[in-house]
Amino acid sequence: MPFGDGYKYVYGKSFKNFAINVPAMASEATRGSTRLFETPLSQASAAGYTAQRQCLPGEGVLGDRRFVVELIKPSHYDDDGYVIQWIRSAIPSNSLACLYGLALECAQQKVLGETTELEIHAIDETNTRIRPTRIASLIDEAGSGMVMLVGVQSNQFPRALDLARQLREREIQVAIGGFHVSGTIAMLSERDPYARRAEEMGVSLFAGEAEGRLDEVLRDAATQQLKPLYNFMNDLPNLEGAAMPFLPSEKILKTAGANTSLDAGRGCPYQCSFCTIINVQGRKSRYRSADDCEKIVRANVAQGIHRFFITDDNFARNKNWEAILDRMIHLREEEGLQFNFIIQVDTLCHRLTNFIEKCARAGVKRVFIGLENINPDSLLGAKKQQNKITEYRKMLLAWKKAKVLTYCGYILGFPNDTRESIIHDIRVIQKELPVDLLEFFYLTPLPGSEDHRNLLQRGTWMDADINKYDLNHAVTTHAQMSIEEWQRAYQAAWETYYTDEHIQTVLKRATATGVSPGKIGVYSPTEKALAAYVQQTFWLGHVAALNGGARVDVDDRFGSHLSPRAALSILPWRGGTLKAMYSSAFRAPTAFDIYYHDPTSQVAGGKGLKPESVRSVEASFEQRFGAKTLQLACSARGGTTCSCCKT
Ligand code: B12
Ligand code: SF4
Repeated sequence: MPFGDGYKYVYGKSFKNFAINVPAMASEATRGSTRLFETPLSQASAAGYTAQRQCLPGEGVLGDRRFVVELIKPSHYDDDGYVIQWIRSAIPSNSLACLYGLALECAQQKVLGETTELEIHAIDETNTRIRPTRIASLIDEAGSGMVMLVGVQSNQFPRALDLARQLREREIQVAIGGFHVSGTIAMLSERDPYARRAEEMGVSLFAGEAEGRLDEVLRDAATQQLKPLYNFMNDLPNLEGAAMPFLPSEKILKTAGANTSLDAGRGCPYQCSFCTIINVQGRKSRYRSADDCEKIVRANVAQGIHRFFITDDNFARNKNWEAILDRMIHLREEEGLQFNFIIQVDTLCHRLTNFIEKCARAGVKRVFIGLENINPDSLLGAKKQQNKITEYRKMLLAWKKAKVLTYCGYILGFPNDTRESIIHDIRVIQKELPVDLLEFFYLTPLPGSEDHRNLLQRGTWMDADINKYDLNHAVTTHAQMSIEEWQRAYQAAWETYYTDEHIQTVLKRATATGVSPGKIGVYSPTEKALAAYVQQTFWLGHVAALNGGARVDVDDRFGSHLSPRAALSILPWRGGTLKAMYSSAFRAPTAFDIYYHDPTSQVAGGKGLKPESVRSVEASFEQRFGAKTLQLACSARGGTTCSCCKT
C-alpha cells in the first residue's frame, strides 16, 4: 500500500469496481491508468451521485486531464509530541464526510470542465498515516491538484500547519478550513497568529461553510489562483437539498462501532459563553429536509452502514426534528430498514412534546447531553440559563423510560468551582441523577467563543499552544484554583464518580430500566465463553515423538471452534532434532477489547470486532554443539487478521 489507505482504491482495486460516473468511452481512455474515483459505483449511485457524462464529437474525453483533491482531516499531538492515531478511531469526521460529498457533487457537475476528471481521496489522520511527500508526488504525477485540510479545530491547527509546511515545500496548493479559521475570523478583530502563519506559508484560508462554494475553490486551484482568504462568514448557506455528507464504507469501518455521521442541521438558539458554534454556524436553525436525511440513511444502509451519529450540537433545537424523526420511524417501522442513531441534545429536550418518544422509535440508542454543571451560579455565569438542574432528573428519567443510554458532559472549572465543591457536586449527581456515563472536561476558552475573546481582550494568560485546547488540559488561569489544583480536581472527579460501588449502581439501574449494561461498557452477564484443551505425546520408538492436541472454544457470540495442532519430532542422531509442526488458534475479542475506553489511551473496539484465527506450518532443524545450538527454521502463517490491532 504505497500511499496509505487514502490511496488504496486508486492502486489496489480493479477499475471496473471503482470508477464512478465514467461511461464506456472514457473507461477505454482511462483503463489501466490511475484515473479513478475512490467511491465504488454502487455506493456512489446509492448516494445519488450518478452523473452521466455527455461527450460531444470533437470534444476531449473525461479523463484527458486529472485534478487530484486530497481531503485530509488532521489529528493532533499527544503530550509527548506524537500524532494521536488509532487502529479504530472514535467517530468519523463529519466535516470530512461533508467535504467528500461536496467534492463528489463537483465531480458530478464537472466543475473543472468536460474533460477534467476530479480524483477525490479522503483521509482521516486519526486512523490513517499521512505521508505528505507521497501525496505531493501523487499530485505532481497527475499534473494538478490540491490538498484541503478539512474541519480543522483549534487543537488540530498546529498539526495541520506541520502537514501544510511539508506540502508547501513541494509547492503543492493547500487550503485550510474548519472551526479554528471560522471561529477566530468571526470573533477577533485581528488575524489569529496560527492562521497568520498559514497565510505566510501561502496556505489559503476558508471561513464559513462550503456548501455551494467548493466549486469556486476548485476552479481557482485548477488555474493556480487560490485566494489567500475565502470568507463566507456572513453568508450561511441553506442546507435543504445541499450535497449530502458521505464517506465510503471502507473509511467508516476504520472507526470503532462503524458509525457514520450526518449533520441534520446547524446553529443553536442559546448563547453559552464557552460555545463557538453560535458564532460560526449562527443562532438560527438551518436544517436538512426529511428527504435529504432519508437519502443519507439509504445510501449508507446500501453500503452496509447502519449506525449514525447526528452531529447537530442540539438536535432538539433543529426546527425540522419532527419531520426527520417521522421519516426515520417510517423507514424503520414500515419498510423494515435497520439503523440506529446517536444524537446530542440540551437538557430541556424532554419538554418538547413527543420528542423523546419519537427519538426512541426512530432508533436513537444513545444521547449526549451537556449537563455542564449543577451549580446554578456557574450556569448563570456561563449564560447557560436554559440548564435547570431541577429539570435534569425529569429529563434523564424520560430517556431511561425510552431505554436510551445517556452520556453526559460535565465541565470543571467554572469560576466558583473548587476541588471540594467539585467533589461535593459529583456526589450529588451520583445520588440524585440517573446518568449512565459522565465525562469530565476542563472549561476551555475555545477560539471562536465569547470566553476566548473576553480573556484575550483582558490580557488574561492563555496557553499559547493551541494543540492543548482539547478540553483535557487546563489552558488558562482559574479564579479559585491554581493550575495544579485544577488538574488534581479533574483527576479526582473521575475517581470520585467511577468508583466500583457507583459503577454497580449504574449497571443495576441499567438492568432495571431495560438499557443493555453491555452498552454502558461491560459485558452482558448472560454471555458465556468456554475453552478446553487436550494434548498427548506418543513416542515412536526412541527416535520420534508425535504430539497431537486440540482446543475447543465455545462462545455465545461467535459459535464453536476447533483448533487442532500436531507436531512431529525426530531425533536422527545425537544432539540433532528435526521438527514439523502444524498449529491453529482462535481468539474471540474480550470484553476489554470491545468495551474498554480510556479517554487518553484506548478507544473501545466496539461490537463490530471480529474474532481472529491463525494457522501456521513450521519446520525446523536444531543441532546442539556443547552449550551452543544451531537452529534453522522456516514457517508460513495465514488467517484472519486481528480486527483490533491488525497484526
Ligand atoms: C461532530 C463533532 C466532533 C466529532 C467529529 C469531528 C468533526 N469535525 O466532524 C468528534 C467526536 C471526533 C469531535 C471531537 C472533538 N471536538 Co468536536 N465537534 C463536532 C461538532 C459537534 C460537529 C462537527 C460538524 O460536523 N460540523 C459541521 C461541519 C460540516 O462543519 P465544519 O467542520 O465547520 O466544516 C464546514 C466548513 O468549515 C467548511 N470547511 C471545513 N474544512 C474545510 C476545508 C476547506 C479547504 C474548505 C474549502 C472548506 C472547509 O466546509 C464544511 C462544510 O460546510 C462540532 C460543532 C459544530 N457544530 O460544528 C464540534 C467542535 C468542532 N468540536 C470541538 C472540540 C473542541 C472537539 C474536541 C477537541 C473536544 C471534544 N471532546 O469535543 C474533540 C477533538 C478531537 C481531536 N481528535 O482532536 C469544537 C471546536 C472548537 C474550535 N475552536 O476548534 C466544536 C466547534 C464544538 C465546541 N465545543 O465548540 N468533534
Ligand atoms: S446549548 Fe450547546 S450548542 Fe447551544 S449555545 Fe449552548 S453549548 Fe452551544
